[in-house]
Amino acid sequence: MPRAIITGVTGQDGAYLAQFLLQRNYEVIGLMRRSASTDIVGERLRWLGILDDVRLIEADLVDLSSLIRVVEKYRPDEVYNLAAQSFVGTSWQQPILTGHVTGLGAVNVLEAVRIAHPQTRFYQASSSEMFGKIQEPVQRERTPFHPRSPYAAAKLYAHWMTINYRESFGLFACSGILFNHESPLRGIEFVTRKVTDGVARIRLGKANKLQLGNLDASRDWGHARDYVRAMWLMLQQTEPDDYVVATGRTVSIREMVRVAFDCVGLKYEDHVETRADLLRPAEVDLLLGDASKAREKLGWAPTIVLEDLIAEMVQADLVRHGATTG
Ligand code: NDP
Ligand code: GDR
Repeated sequence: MPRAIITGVTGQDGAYLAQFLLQRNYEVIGLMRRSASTDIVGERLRWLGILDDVRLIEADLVDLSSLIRVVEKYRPDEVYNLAAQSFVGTSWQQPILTGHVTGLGAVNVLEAVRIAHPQTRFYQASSSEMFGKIQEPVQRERTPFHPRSPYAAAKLYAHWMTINYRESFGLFACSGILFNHESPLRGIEFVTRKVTDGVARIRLGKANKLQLGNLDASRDWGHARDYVRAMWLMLQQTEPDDYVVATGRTVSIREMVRVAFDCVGLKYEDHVETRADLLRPAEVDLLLGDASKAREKLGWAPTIVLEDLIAEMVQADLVRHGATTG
């Protein structure tokens, strides 16, 4: 039975990846940081019905010794480093913490693998945010980076360290440059989920307004279920490599908002207010990925389009807010 360790197992991708691996008969070790609310942090795993199937172990990304101990003990076939301070907005308020967790934390995991079990295959959750102020209209593996937030700068460091460990120590280390991916398990602070939650509350009469920031940025949005499959595929190849994972379609925040309100027969113009204090100090205006390499080498392609993704998220939020029918 193959064995995988997932850092960040309590997050969106961690939960879907755990489910994906369990379906393939993996033993899944999920790392979670110490919390005073352990009953709540497993919520996404519970939502997927797999909480009891994942072996949850306490380890923090900033605590190297805890990571070494767990890699030493379980000697995993694969390690997926998904843990991060992942919210771009917060990274301007907590740049140092973001650097510690999102940047150095990845190196701690690489070090734990290198020291305790270098045969392990390693996946790093890199991000399209690294392209930031885009240098090419369509971004691919060789597009130059220009990070625009402390989060993106930390991810870029982790990305290059992953490549370094591959080139210096021969680790089977892959970096997946994933574009935005969403799901009903997306954190509520990210724009898609904030919108689908807002739509559900407005539809059910619990709110009337939804306050947002910049509606003119565009993102290449996919479904997390599709994207965790790409992570796994990267670690099944004969050679480690880096891949862009994206849908190849970019949609403005405004259009995504319109689609979400459409799902419940409302017009976004009647409910959405924009607020200057929700704008970011520096914006990533447009992201659009070219996943040709993943398609050719991994045989990966997205299966879920934005409209279906948003409909699924709205439906889940309606249920969360107590709707009896969609
Ligand atoms: P989430 O924010 O949902 O999950 C982040 C996870 O990291 C949580 O489990 C969180 O734990 C954990 N974590 C945070 N700090 C620490 C720490 N110090 N020690 C251990 N664990 C910690 O992110 P996603 O699931 O959306 O994303 C997964 C990864 O992919 C992240 O690295 C993200 O930056 C990256 N990424 C995401 C994309 C997306 O569109 N979703 C696109 C590209 C990259 P807790 O539950 O306790 O907070
Ligand atoms: P992003 O996701 O920054 O792309 O990072 P987010 O959903 O936070 O923002 C997307 C875009 O929407 C605009 N926006 C708002 N965003 C939020 N959160 N809240 C609002 O009210 C709002 N109004 C407008 C933003 O300005 C931005 O342009 C996500 C994270 O998952 C990262 O971890 C990951 O690396 C990247 O995706 C790829």
